[in-house]
Amino acid sequence: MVIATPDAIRAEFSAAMSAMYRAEVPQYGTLIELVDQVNAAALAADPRLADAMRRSGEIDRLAAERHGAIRLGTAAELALIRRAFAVMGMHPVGYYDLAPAGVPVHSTAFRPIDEAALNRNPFRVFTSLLRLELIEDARLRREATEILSARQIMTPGVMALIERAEAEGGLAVESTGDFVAELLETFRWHSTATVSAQTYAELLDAHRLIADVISFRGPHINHLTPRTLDIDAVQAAMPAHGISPKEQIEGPPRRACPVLLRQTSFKALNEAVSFPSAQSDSVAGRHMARFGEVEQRGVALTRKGRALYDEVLAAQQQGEDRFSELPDDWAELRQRGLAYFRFRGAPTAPDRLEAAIAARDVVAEPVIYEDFLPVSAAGIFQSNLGDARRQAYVGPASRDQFEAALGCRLLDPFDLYDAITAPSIG
Ligand code: OOG
Ligand code: NI
Repeated sequence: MVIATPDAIRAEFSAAMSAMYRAEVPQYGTLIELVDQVNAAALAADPRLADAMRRSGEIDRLAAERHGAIRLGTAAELALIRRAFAVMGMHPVGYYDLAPAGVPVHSTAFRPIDEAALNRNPFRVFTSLLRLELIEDARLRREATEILSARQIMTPGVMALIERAEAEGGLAVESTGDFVAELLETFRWHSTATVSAQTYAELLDAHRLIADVISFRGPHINHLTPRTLDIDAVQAAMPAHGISPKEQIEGPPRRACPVLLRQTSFKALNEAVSFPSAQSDSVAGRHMARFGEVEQRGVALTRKGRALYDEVLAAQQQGEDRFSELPDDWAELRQRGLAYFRFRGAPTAPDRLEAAIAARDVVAEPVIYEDFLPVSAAGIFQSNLGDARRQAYVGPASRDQFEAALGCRLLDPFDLYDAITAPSIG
């Protein structure tokens, strides 16, 4: 039996998800076309960028690059999803607590973790788990728990393949087609709700997100996100392509040296759904959840750089513009230890690195940020839930509880960037 590489399965799955979502949400297809045009223009206008991306291997992944997002209802669902994603080399990295921003979930990102895997296909899924304990109404909480405990988000076929892959140290090459097709079912959109119109209305009243998670058969993919090299150009061009963007781009302002992540999205579709009813065949209604997003990725910041970013971001939220404190210069970001770089060239002792770079014996390449930002994620959630309320949930983050549900520890993104950059220092 020949075992498939997790990278190959992930690439196949990512392409299948993209095709499914394009068929389900035509505006997403339009967005992909726009992003392809903008990226081609950005590469043509900046040969140095094109060169650097060719050297780092990033150029190969750019056109296929996507992330998606799902929202889960229970600990058991999260544990199952972890096992399914593990087959494709996607592991849970980072903890995002969105409760302070008024979204009753906590999240992680399942993603490939080493450089070769990221370059082969960087597909990631931002995965949120509903925090039912944050629903105030005890009766509604109980009802939600009951509804969720009755649903099964994976087909028996994919369950069997996951178990076999776990027992045999990977998935057989001849099973990858079935695995991808069956797993796709978990993320498919269903326009028929599983709850009555009355229950839906109550859930909606508690929080739009709660209604989205609980009222349907499974965790439909709620957006997919291509990567662009010029998010401002995409944002500006969206209306001319018949797409209505959210008001503002999330993340750091535009810079000569992009850092972390900037994101924008188009507003969620208002879709026809039907609710089962004891009295009649079904009741017609509408639901808003699915949208499209774009992202522009920049250099990953070190612990020190990230602390500075978080500080200036907090100041920004108080109306103080301090983003200029984060230097917009590759050499300064590097020399002050604020961002991650990998070094190509002759092996060089760390204390000689700057001299070697100056002499062009060594080239320093920015390491791309592969993760997410909690404040931006909350902004994306809010704009697509169409919910003006932004009241923070009080209560501590519960990373331990999330890990217990997951059944393993979350990986620390900084450790992964350390591992990517360590071998290259020579
Ligand atoms: C997830 C929103 C967050 C991102 O890219 O930060 C997100 C969701 O709406 O479920 O996708
Ligand atoms: Ni997203």
